[in-house]
Amino acid sequence: MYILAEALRRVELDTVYGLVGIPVTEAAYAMQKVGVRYVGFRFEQQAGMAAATHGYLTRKPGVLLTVSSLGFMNGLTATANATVNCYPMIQISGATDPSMVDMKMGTYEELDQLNTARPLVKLALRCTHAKDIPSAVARAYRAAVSGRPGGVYIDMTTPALAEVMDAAEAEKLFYDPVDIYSPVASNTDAVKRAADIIAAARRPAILLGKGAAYARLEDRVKKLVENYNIPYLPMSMAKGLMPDAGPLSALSCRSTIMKEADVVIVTGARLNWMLSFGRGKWNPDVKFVQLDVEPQEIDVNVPIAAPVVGDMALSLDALLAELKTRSMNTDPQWITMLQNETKDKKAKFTARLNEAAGVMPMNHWSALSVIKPVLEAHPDVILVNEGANTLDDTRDTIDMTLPRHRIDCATWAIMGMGMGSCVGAAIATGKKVVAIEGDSAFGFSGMDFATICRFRLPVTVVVFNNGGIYNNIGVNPSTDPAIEHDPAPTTLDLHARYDKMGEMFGVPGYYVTTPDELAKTLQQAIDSCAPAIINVQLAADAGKESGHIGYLNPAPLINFTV
Ligand SMILES: Cc1ncc(C[n+]2csc(CCOP(=O)(O)OP(=O)(O)O)c2C)c(N)n1
Ligand SMILES: [Mg+2]
Repeated sequence: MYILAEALRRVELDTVYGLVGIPVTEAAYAMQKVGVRYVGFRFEQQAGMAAATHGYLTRKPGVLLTVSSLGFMNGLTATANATVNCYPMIQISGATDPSMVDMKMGTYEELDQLNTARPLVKLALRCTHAKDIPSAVARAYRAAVSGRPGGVYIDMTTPALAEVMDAAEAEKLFYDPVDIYSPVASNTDAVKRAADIIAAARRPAILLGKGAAYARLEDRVKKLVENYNIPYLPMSMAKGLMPDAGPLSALSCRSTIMKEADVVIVTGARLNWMLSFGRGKWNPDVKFVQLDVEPQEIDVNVPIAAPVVGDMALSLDALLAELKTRSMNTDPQWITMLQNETKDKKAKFTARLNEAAGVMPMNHWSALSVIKPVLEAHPDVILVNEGANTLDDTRDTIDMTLPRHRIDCATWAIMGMGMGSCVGAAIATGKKVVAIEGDSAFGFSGMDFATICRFRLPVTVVVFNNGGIYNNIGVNPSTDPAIEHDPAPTTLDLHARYDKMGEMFGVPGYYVTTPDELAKTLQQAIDSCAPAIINVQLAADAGKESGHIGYLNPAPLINFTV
């Protein structure tokens, strides 16, 4: 197992998130011994969320270490989520001797992990001999970051971990992988075609996805936006790549962009459910220019007029050079119209927040009315955010000014990324983190607040407690005396004191019921550079079913109170 620790260290994978037990406990100790940081969690899924966030923020795969069977599967949920979100990570799982698993002998923690992982990752490798390990680690790294990033799995069998090798022989196995991320340039004709279409546009726009944030395109996008006066619309995790409140931000004009833009430069984003699949709400004559590292992303849902496939930084460099030789044809009214709409929408939004600031008990907007100035005064704080109303309302309220400072439930809209992402973000960047969590969302990962405390990370967890999934006013429709008093399916614990978890782990916990208390405690918690938890008491009826995406629900035949 020293070979595993050493293999990680040699390729500078210097942080491992995990949860140990047979057969990987000593491997984690060996990692610490060779200088690899090991961050132990309460739940593998959260260690995986930390590894994925680490990968997203550093462009180096985060590493997850799990035990066999259930530990492996608990972690695999996060690895699969990483693959879907294009976060580079490597899950290394202890695995029972495959020769016994394959014979279904009923051995300890028997599961065909390799085949279970395979459809959910970019690459799955199995080490049955210690000599395989250095190559597996280096290849896993390359696979995780190359092309479209994602999850990679290494089945680390007990025989491989147990094998003892001669140190000099082992030394010969290590090597420095050349060009572990090797950017591939798009072809010149594709770039010219894209430049022609952009230059001819009357109402152009740039749509930014988290792929653009991952690829660190901010400087190049700034040139495209500012040199050619093109408005930009960021997806949730691309917020801050360009300032949300900048003069060419079209953040408040999403439906106008969809309806009116005639050329949209889709950059590291996917025309999936979050963008109505590029159809319906979109201008039927819109031409999409799409910059993506993955050729298979082109033409998904709609034909793409100008695909530019390759490393997006290189593509943008080439596109900027091409545009220099052309003149733009933008309708001068386009920007003015978007700026006027932005002004109107912002005025309405501010009025809404101001009005909510006086509502008691608080709702999501009352809480956010005071969180907004605090967080916007600390643009360097990384914001982790999950929930339904808590997610939607926070995303819509807090303007981001720096790239990669917002981490959320992303493509799958999953709950249970919170505490793990906080740990990954704090460790990968050394920055302060604030998590804004719905009370239901927090429940998925809450126990790993312990990990934040144990590692003394500068993380403030804010729980929006409206006592339920969406709210606390769901009504159990049963008339059967045996079950009619059960809580409704969406009902959780309105008076739960999540702040007491601070006491549990020896860090400050705050219970707040007013916007003033919230503003003060949040500021104090951020200033402390240490773990803290704030339970924000909201009203039972704050929030609606499924937040902003209720339309995705199948319509019920009978109306329920949710
Ligand atoms: C893994 C997973 N399980 C269940 C869901 C369904 N779901 C969507 S939002 C949500 C919780 C919403 O409640 P909360 O976090 O308290 O936010 P609120 O709307 O109350 O502010 C749940 C359970 C999900 N998205 N992911
Ligand atoms: Mg809730």
